[in-house]
Amino acid sequence: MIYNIEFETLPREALEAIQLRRLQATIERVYATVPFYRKKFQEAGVTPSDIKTLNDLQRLPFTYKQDLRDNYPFGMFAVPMDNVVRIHASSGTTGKPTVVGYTARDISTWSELMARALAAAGASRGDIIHNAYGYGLFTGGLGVHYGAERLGASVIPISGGNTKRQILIMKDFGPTILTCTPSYALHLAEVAGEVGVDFKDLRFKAGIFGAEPWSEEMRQEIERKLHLSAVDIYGLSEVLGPGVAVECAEAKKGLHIAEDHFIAEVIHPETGETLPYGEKGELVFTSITKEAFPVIRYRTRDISSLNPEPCICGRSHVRMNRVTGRTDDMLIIRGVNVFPSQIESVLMEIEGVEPHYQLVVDREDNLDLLTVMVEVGEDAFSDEVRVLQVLEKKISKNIKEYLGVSAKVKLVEPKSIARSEGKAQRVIDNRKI
Ligand code: DLL
Repeated sequence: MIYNIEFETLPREALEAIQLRRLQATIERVYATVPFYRKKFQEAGVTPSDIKTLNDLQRLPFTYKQDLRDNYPFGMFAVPMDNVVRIHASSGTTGKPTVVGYTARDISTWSELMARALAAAGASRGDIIHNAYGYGLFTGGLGVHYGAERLGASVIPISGGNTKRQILIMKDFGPTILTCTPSYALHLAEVAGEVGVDFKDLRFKAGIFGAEPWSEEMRQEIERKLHLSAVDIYGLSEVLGPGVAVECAEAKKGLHIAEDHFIAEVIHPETGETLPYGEKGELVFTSITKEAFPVIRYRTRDISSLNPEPCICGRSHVRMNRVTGRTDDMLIIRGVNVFPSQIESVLMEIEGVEPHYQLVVDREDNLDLLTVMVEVGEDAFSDEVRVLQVLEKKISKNIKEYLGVSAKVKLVEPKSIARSEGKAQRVIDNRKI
């Protein structure tokens, strides 16, 4: 279902007219209210009146995560604190968190975009949403929560963790929509099995999974194990939270970007040059309606490409292809670029292998060593050592063949790789470089 038929199906020309008007207003506002942006624009020799067309956006400088850190915590806010009604933060693995703020209108916009996202996955009033994204500074929990309420659905604010209790609630409350990270979805299926509950007997019809990269093969695995239709949702705190882009249940082929609120570009991560539709590069977003925390040409480090083809669902907004990794999670193993998602695709093609894996990188005698730890199912694990060795060799051979990198494969016992309630940790890099 399309939640906002008028805005989600706007013809290109009308959409671009709205984008331009909103962009100009945003640029004027940040120039007047955020010293960081005024200084950056002045250094680049651009004033708000230079933004006459959408292409002029390319004249503006990029904004980096480091800029947000340098202005920690509230230095990039474009409204007085009196008008900020919510604060979130993204943890990040190093350094200070990134802090973001919302006005009442920002929360309303976000709720609308999340209502659109839930509807795109197949939810409507009358659905019960089991929301296992974490509540707190992380944007997942509250983002979905407000969207569910806006849609008029019933939301169970279960948050992450306490997995056995989640299964009990699923059995008793009969939720129809599941929202959590894809890795936690698989964990839920696993724990359900342990306590004798089959997802087949639950009432779920769709799941909305995101906050971390996952492959097409992983989607199939989730759909098979959880007996629901799985769609991908993308977002990041700096730009909004979840709801920046979402797949439609009809096509499940790329995520529609909420283009009436954000302008997306794909750029070459090194040269900064804007790339044409279809080419892979780094996603860059400019918010055009946010009040408290507007971002101009924000470098996400996420790798994707844009697809302007019309979609069978009728939405006119451009689609981004699934994020295959981040410019900073690319591993360089003896000179070969490898993304965890590529290894995932290879693993998921092999029978007997479970969707739980971790990549460990070490350096010995100046040589990079990649070890792929992957779980096997109970059945395979009880096989003879020889059978396991054959499986290890096969995985190793496929990785070499598809990715051109040598990896040591270590099959590990079922359930021995740490499960996460939120984002899974796929890489342990022990190299001190
Ligand atoms: O993860 C917001 C979110 C919550 C999105 C719930 C979807 C669902 P952050 O914690 O700021 O915000 O992390 C943002 O997570 O830059 C991507 O690298 C990654 N990411 C988010 N969604 C996807 C996705 C939330 N669907 C960072 N596929 C982003 C791949 C994703 N990566």
